[in-house]
Amino acid sequence: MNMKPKLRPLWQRLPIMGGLAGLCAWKALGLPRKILPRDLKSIVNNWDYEMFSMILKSGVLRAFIDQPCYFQQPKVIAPKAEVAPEYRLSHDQLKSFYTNGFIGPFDAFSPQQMQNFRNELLEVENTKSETYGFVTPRDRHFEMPRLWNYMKHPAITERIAQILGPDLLTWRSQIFYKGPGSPSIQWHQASTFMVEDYQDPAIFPPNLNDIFQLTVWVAVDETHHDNGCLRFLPGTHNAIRPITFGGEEGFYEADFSLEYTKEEEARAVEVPVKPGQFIIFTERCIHGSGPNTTDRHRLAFNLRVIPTSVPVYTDKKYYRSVYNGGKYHLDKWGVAVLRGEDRYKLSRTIPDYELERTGVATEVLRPAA
Ligand SMILES: O=C(O)CCC(=O)C(=O)O
Ligand SMILES: [Fe+2]
Repeated sequence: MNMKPKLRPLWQRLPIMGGLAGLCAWKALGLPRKILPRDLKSIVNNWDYEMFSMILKSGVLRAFIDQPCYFQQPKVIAPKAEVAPEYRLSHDQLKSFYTNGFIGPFDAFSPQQMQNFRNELLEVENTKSETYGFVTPRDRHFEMPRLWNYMKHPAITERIAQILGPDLLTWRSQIFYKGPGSPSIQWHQASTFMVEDYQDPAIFPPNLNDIFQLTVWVAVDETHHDNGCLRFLPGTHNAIRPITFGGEEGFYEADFSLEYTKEEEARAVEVPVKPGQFIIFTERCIHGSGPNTTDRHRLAFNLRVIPTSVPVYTDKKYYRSVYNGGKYHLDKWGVAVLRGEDRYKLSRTIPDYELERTGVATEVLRPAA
């Protein structure tokens, strides 16, 4: 089913409204979901009443494209893990993270390390992924022990542990190549990453409102205003916002505008970063990056980190990304332990010793029954 969020004419919106009202009633009445086709089952399973209500009341002009959630500031601001003094976040730093939704930059790697790593990343970025069988910037840590080792750097993991707790997994990485003259990456936000196929979330936190996932974005090249450094709307991680179908904003090939206020936009902050430095943020904080107006590329990579209590993809065989047009078969995919110990074992896991050697993992550990 084509779920692409776009502005549709009334004759298409009316039957969509009828169908969605039916699915909402199906959910409310607790009718058996097994008999529904896959796409409809996903909607009944994953949309909450706020999602149904938004799209129905607006006449299919507005919708939530990720699961709604509302972040409550913690009552007590305290680190969730003990770490070595050099990586400790001060009370003010933690407070600033919870207030704004992002923090950094911090130092992790030397410019020399990044200079050398740059060529390795550029080479891999253009080749077919051994995990998925097509060219994709995603999850190349499964084939690049050096990338995996950089992801595990204590400068990164020890800081994340203070926000998410001591036991950490990574479920996805991505190389961000922004070529000379590339356009901006539009303002966007995500929570459980339902935003990628509009039907199924990728991650299943016990409490949607918690901060259960962080993105770490590492600059390989220096990034500044002219080549499109990251930018944020501080404080917008308080809630997942609805979108309006149509409009200029658009994310990749989707046709919608994310809803935020003029005041929020006026508070936008750009975060220039030196090679080897990184920024930590919650993907729920509205963010993006400007165009690259220079004649040189801007290279970076990110990793997405969750506590071990959060399952990923559960029993999915493949995962769809509407805006990348890709179908990612998950048989060679797994989470990997970044720090601490995985006592829950909720997701398929690639053991560290597999990631430490070259080539795609031959052993993927099954989740605990
Ligand atoms: O690299 C960019 O410009 C965007 C990165 C981003 O959106 C992310 O890491 O979540
Ligand atoms: Fe993002």
